[in-house]
Amino acid sequence: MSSTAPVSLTRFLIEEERAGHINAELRLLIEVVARACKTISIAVGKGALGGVLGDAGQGAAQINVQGEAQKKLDVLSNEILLEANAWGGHLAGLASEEMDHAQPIPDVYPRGNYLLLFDPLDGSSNIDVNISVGTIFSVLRCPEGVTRPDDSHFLQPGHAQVAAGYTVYGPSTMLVLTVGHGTHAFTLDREVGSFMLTARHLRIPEETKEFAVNMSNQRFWEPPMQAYVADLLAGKEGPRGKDFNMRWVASMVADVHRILTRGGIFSYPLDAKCAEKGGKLRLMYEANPMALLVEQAGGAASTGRERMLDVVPKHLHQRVPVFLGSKREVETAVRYHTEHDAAR
Ligand code: P6P
Repeated sequence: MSSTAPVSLTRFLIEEERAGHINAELRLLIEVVARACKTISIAVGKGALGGVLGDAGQGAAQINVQGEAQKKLDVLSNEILLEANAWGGHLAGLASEEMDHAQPIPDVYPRGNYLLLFDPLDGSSNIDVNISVGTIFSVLRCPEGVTRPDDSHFLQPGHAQVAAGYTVYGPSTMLVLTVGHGTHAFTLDREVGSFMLTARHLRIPEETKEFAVNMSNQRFWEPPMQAYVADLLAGKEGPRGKDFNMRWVASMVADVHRILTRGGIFSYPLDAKCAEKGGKLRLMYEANPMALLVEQAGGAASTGRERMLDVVPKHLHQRVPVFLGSKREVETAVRYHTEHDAAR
């Protein structure tokens, strides 16, 4: 086999195991999640032909723990991930954006040493308008001696993650993964049915001219965020001395994928509408996995006042303000917040 042969996800993971970066159990875990994402990709790709667009149904049962109306594909994607991960013996438990509490692996199956957290279909409000959505996942070690993990065992800071990734269901289906040794991208070869390595060691440019934020919330932001974005909008005549461009897909996976690919800063800051909840985006299965991927690609991720991966979680569905992307730009946005706080 020539060394220039295309590298599949399976081969990549075997090489990571040989390098001592992962063990066989974690390799199996990632393969299982990737396989589930392939199934989700097929369902998402059918669109209206698959009979899975639209809301999951009427009544309270279809409002998730986040208070959001579940889409049929939210429920289906969650079920696909639950079923795929139940029997393999690699997990002790799992947690999902779509489930109130963490679940231990059923007693009928052997349990492993890892905890899996996921947002089965992030950005699902975009499905009905055919905009990219994605699956986000995070992997933690199950604490020693814990055989039936509950929510409390998942409350580990982001720097404890042993792996993180997402699959973006866009024009192509791509899996972006880190096991703590760089961030790498795989593209689904639909004819073969395998994820193939298409970018090794992604690097986010330290500087950027592109920001991603939902501007309609501007009047609800804290003063430092208002000041930071006003200076972006002032362009080269303003204090930043350069013009900026804006993108906002309203699908975190799509926005983060663009930033991992060409740089930028993504922010969902505190605003008066979500301040009491601590923010809009969820720490454990959105912000933390994305933060690890971004840091492993040379970027930075912060709450605006604290490194994201250092946040000590208080509850499973905790929300946080998010700033992530090009390292220098994130540092600038954080400086607006820390200088504002210091002046109070
Ligand atoms: P807004 C999708 O619902 C999501 O959780 C993220 O994927 C996305 O970045 C954000 O919310 C979009 O929020 O307020 O712009 O609709």
